[in-house]
Amino acid sequence: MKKKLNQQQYMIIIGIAIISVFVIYILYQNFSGNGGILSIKKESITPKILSPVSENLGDKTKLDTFQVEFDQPVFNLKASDLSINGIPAKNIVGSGAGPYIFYGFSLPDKGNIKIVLSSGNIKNQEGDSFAGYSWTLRLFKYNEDDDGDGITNQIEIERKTDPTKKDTDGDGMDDAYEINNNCLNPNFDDSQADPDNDGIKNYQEYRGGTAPCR
Ligand SMILES: [Ca+2]
Ligand SMILES: [Ca+2]
Ligand SMILES: [Ca+2]
Ligand SMILES: [Ca+2]
Repeated sequence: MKKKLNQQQYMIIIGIAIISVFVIYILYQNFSGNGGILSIKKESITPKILSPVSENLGDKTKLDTFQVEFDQPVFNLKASDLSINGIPAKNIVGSGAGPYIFYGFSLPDKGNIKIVLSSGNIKNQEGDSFAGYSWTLRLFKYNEDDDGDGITNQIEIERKTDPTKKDTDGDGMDDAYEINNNCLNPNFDDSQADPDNDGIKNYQEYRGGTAPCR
């Protein structure tokens, strides 16, 4: 037989309900990362660059297009949001999170390049603004030899050596010698190694003008 709840039991149930709602509210506030007790706005995550993620893009011999991807869909991107050494791009294709491809920018032949994607009016679905991002790279003419070591910029970039340093890894053997002797590594100090097992270390072979690989 059902027993009717008395007034005291009602009060206890209502009290538990109020406390539960309050606890859930406090937990929500903490986990949503919103410190304000009056606001229950969901924490917004501003759009971030997904790629290229590295700010230093290294060395290149050309840059016809520049491609950017976000970690979430964004809106209102314009070609002129991207500038290269201060000059805005003319064209853009892409939608959502990207990739967005910028093209139609004027570039110098060579030198340090700064690429800036300004915040513009770029926003995500929730209306949160993109903060902006920038990249740097060095542009080289492919058939020139900036450091005069006999290895063209193009080959230095392919081999990941520094086109402005004769001895990229600083091991005393210049890049040309290390690239032309394929048992040597121009990006690693292998001066003490002896790959041909003749008892003569690489740096001694280099100084003596002997062959280090055979
Ligand atoms: Ca060179
Ligand atoms: Ca070297
Ligand atoms: Ca080396
Ligand atoms: Ca040797």
